[in-house]
Order: sequence, then structure tokens, then C-alpha cells
Amino acid sequence: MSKEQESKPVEETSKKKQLDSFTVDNNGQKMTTNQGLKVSDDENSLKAGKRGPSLLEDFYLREKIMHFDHERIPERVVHARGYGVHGYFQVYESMVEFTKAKFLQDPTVKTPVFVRFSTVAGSRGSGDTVRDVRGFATKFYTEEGNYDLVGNNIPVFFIQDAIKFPDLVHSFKPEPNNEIPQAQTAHDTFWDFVANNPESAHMVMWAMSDRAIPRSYRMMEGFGVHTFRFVNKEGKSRFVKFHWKPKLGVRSLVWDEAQKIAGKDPDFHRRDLYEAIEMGQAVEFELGVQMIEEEEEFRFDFDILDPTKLWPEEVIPVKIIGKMTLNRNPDNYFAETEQVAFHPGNVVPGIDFSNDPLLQGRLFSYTDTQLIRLGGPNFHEIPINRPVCPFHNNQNDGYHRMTINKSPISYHKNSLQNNAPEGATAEEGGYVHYQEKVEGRKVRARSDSFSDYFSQAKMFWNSMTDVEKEHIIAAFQFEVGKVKSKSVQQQVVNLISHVDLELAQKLAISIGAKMPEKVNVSTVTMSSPALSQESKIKSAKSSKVAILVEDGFNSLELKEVLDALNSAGIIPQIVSSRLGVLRNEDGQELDVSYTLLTSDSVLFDAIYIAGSSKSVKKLIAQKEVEDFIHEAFKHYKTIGAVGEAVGLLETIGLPINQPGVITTKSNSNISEFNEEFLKAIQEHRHWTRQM
Ligand code: HDD
Repeated sequence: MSKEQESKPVEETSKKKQLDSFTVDNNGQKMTTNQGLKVSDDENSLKAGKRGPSLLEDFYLREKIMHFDHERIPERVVHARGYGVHGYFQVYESMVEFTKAKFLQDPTVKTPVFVRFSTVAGSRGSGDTVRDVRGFATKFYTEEGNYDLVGNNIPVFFIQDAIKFPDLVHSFKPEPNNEIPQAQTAHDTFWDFVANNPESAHMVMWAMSDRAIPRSYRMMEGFGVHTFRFVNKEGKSRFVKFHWKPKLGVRSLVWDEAQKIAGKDPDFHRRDLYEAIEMGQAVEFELGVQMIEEEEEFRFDFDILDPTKLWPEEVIPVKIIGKMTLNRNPDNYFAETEQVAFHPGNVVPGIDFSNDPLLQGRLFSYTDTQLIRLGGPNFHEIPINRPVCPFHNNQNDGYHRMTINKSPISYHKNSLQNNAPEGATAEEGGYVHYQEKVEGRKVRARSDSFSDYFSQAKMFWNSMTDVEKEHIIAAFQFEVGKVKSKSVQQQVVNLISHVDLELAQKLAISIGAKMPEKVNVSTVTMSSPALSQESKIKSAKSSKVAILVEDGFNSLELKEVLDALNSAGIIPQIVSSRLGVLRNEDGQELDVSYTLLTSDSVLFDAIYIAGSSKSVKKLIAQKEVEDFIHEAFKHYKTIGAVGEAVGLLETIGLPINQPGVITTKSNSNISEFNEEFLKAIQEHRHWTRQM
């Protein structure tokens, strides 16, 4: 092998250095055409007389308009709306026993990554907080080539075979006659699909749960969904499922809040991620794997090739193997986030596929879609998609070819170039597919072992806390309630009765459907506590707290509270009636971040109302303040108040003895208050609150 082809360890900065070589800085430069010709006037087209017609000769006008006319590319057919960020991945200890993948061997190696989070149903300009599955796609730029883990925040999928993907997507996209509704599954065609394709029952339970309205991309789990294979140096293979676990814990919005945010700040999730990284808050996810020995393939009461099934963590534990740190925003959204092309078929030696029929179809779809989206077969040469290791083959030409292949030899085998480039053996790092033994007749059929649609749907339901169940019931009532067809509504009730009768009954009552029959109701009693979000670690870190305050604040009290919040990694933001600087009698100043007009209660995780009679008097005089606090209460958020601010809560009729309403009338025990306030913020929501 030539020296260049030997794989070299990558560094955290390998991808950045490569991208930097493509960046352009216009600062301080003269304007030119794309041919490098200096432009003398960018304001006026070339005309025959000042008031005369424009001239065809105006090459600059033509170039500028032509380029503008072609600035858009087709959006992704699914996952059109997304936001990408850079970072790196480090394995905690060598995984040599299980896989030969080089990026999983050495804990000192920081493999650069680019991650794109997305919604699925909506267009590029749709709202971030809609009820939907979230995409979680990671490109690892490894020394052996790009490895893409293209997953979602839900561990199972709606369908079992890729051939049904176009049908699924047609059903949840806006209806074709009027292109309504945008980024919603609450319409007839989606629920008609669900009712008539019962394999979707399990995933629908997840989609109606709080998982489908995450608080932040930083606070949701990720799953590779399919069963893949790990293969080690000795050629031993094991089945594997991948998990991402967020260090900030798993948190969600409440539905009313999610809908309001979609109007108040449609960019809520991308702004959250962008701002966290700009503020220097590292965004961290641990990578976990569940593994099943090859010999144990048939030991379970589900088929491990069925993508509508998960592997309960209590039965097959998740082994945490490394951590991903996201720490850099892209320089250019289009060049990086829009043009990044993921593909579950981008693998490295040591990672292989299973016969999951959904995965098998994906292996075709992702390269195919880039041809229309990115306009030709050379999309791998776009800077964000280039591997950081060298790549050589005899594929040439095509739209937008960037590399200049110097040799006249573009075929194999050859003698004129000593047969180069030639294949590498497994020892040299060549990718050798796992030699799984397969035999069978060619049939269009599905394995009988895929036919249990309801047991895991029921297990998911059993695993929810009461509050989580209430949210699922309400989500079904909302979604199916928006369906116009009585027949589809009834079919959904009947379908859901196979999962849980009480859920189906509550749905039937709410939408005026007939009560479901008690036939074939799942009798599964098993639960998997790991599926409940409420059982996950809770962290107050990175929570946003609105500080409601006006001129005349008490600087000592405020400083103590702000210091406590800041040192817990919580982000306090000053909200007042006007922008600028607030002042008090001691001459202290406070910069205002938002007004009551430019922010909203739904954009914060908790609120604090500052004490001092002057500030409180001004706050109380504003109707917006009352609404702000009541809305936070309604969304189960922590509310803190000190001194006279407690009186404000009483005046506006807020029940102060409720969970998560933390108050002290005396300024002398602020540190005790802070302790309680922080603990309450960590809880995130106070579900036992009486409305
Ligand atoms: Fe897919 C995009 C995840 C099934 C076909 N998919 C896409 C993205 C994610 C997923 C995260 C966005 C990537 C990005 O940010 O650019 N898809 C999944 C998961 C699936 C799944 C977790 C099931 C387990 N997908 C699936 C099937 C097919 C596709 C069965 C087709 C047979 N998916 C596509 C696509 C997309 C895509 C049409 C649109 C844009 C793109 O690929 O690059 O090819």
C-alpha cells in the first residue's frame, strides 16, 4: 500500500481543518464577478439611457440573477427541517473484544462528528416544536472513512418493510389536494394509515407520548433503531443496537406549551442548540450499545430483525461505551447543514448490517435521494461530506466533479498503473461483508415472527407513569379528534383497544365514537421502567429562568439568587417592561434581556419574581405579568418569589402552597430558598400540582 493510503489516526480538528480550506472571507475584499472580474457598480443594471431598457450585454446582471434563481435545492422528502452541529466522539475504553471499528478502539482518539437533528413531517420552514419524531443523524469522520448512524429519538419505527415507506410518508405529509396540514399527523390520511397498518401501533404509542415534544435536541435520547452487527478481528459477529443518552436527561414540553412556542418562536429548538453552543455549554451524549450473541438470535419473544420492536433494557442492558461532545456551530447553514448527506450504508470495518427489511431498503434510498437533492453523483465531494481520510477509485466525471484525476487510467484491472487503485484485504483495512449464511426461496412475504403488533405497544403503555399516560390519552384525543372521517376515528379506537381498553375507551368518549369491543385486548403485563421519561436522570443544568423585575430591585437579594442559578449552570434572563438598563436607589444597574412583549412564559423552564416593593408595584400593574406567571403555573413550572413578590402571587390569585411554588417572605433566608428553588427547577415539572 502507498503511504498515503495507510489510515492515519484522526484528530478532533481533522474535519475543521479540511472545512477551513474551503471557507471564504469577504471581509475587506473588493466585489468581483464569479470570474474574478472587479465589479464597478452593484446597484444599477446596464441600460440604453438612464430611463431606457436593460441590455442583454449586462453579464453581471445576468450572472447575479441567474445565481439567485437557482439558490434553492429540493428539500429533503422527509426530515426537511433540521439543524446541524460539529463535535467529536471518544470511546471510554477499547471495544476490541466486540468490533474492529478503529474509532471504537483508542480512548485518546477524538473522532470528529457532524450531527443533524430534525423533525420528520414538516417542510424546511415549519415549526420546531410540533408533535413529531425527531431525527438524530451522526456522521463520524473516522480514519477508515465516514460512518453514519442515522437514527431517531424513538427506538422503533412505524413499518416493518421499506417498501411501505412511501405509503407511510404520503399519509403523514400534508394531504395532496390542499397541502393541509403542515407538520402535523392530526389528519385523516395519517390515522387511516395507522388504522389499516396495525404494525404501526407500537410507534404510534411513542409518537403520542411526551417523546414527540422534546424540550430540546439536547434533552432527548437517540436510537439507531435497527439491529446492526458488530464484527471483531477474529470475525466473530454479535447483533447490536445503538443508543444515545443525553447528559442533561430527557425532558419534554407540555402540549399546550409546544403549540404556543410554534407561534412565539418557531426556531425554538435550533435556537436552543445554537445558543447553548455559542455560550460554550458543551452538549453531551453518551453512546450505548445493547448486544445479543449470534447464537441467541431466537431466544426472545420478539424477532430481533423487526424494527417495530425494541430490546427491553432490563433484559439486554445498555453498555455505555463513549461520549459525543457537540461544541461548534456551522459557519454556513446551507453549505454544511443543508448539504450534509447521511446514509445508513456508510459503514466502517467492524460494523455490518442485519437482514431487517426496513434497513435493507434504506440502504438503497439514501444515496438515491441525494442524486435529486444535491444534483448528481459527486455529492461526496461537497466539503461537509468528504471523508477526512484519502479516497481513491475509478469513479469519475458527472455533475460538479471537483477532483482532477490526473491519470488516464480509470479502470481496473490495469497494467499501466500497476493495477492501482486496487482493493485492500481485510488485514489492510478493506471492508469485507460479514459472511452470514443465508438460504431461502425468493418470496414477497413477511416472517410470521413479525406478526405480534401489540405486545410491545402494551409494554410501553404499562411502563408509563400516570401522568405520562394522561398525556398519551390527551394526545390521542387531540390527534384523532381532528380527523374528519367517522369511520377512520372508529377504526383507530378499535385498533387501540388491542393495546389498552381504557385508553381506547377514553378516546372513544372524547371523539364521540362507539365503545370498543373487548376482543383481543393485549394481556401483556410486562413493563420496562427504562421507557418512562420520568425515571430518567434529572438535571437543572441549562434550564432557562425568567427573572421578572423592574426598577427599584433589591440588589442583594437578586445577586444571591442570580449567583446560585449561574453556579448551578442555569441560565437566568432578565425580563422587564422595557429594554435597556434597570436601576435601583443604591445606583445598581441591571441589563434587561427581554421585554414582556419580546419574550413569553412558554420560552422558559421556570420563573423568579424579584422582591422589593418598588419593583413589585410596577410588576403588579401589568396584566402581562399576571398572564406570564399563571401560564408557567399551568405548565407545571417552578415559580420562585421572595419578599414582597410573594404578596404579588397572592394578589394575582396564585395558590402558593402548591408543589414547585417556592416562596419566602423574609430576605434573611435566601440561601435556604435558593436550595429549594434549585431542587424544584431540577424536577422540571410539578405534576402533582392542583390546577
Ligand atoms: Fe430515513 C432521511 C432516520 C427509515 C428514507 N431518515 C432521514 C434522516 C433521518 C432518518 C434522521 C435525516 C438525515 C439528515 O439529517 O439529513 N429513517 C430514519 C430512521 C428510519 C428511517 C431512524 C427507520 C428506522 N428512511 C427510512 C426508510 C426510508 C428512508 C425506510 C426509505 C426506504 N430517510 C429517507 C430518505 C431521507 C431520509 C428519503 C430524506 C433525506 C435523506 O434521506 O437524506 O432517503
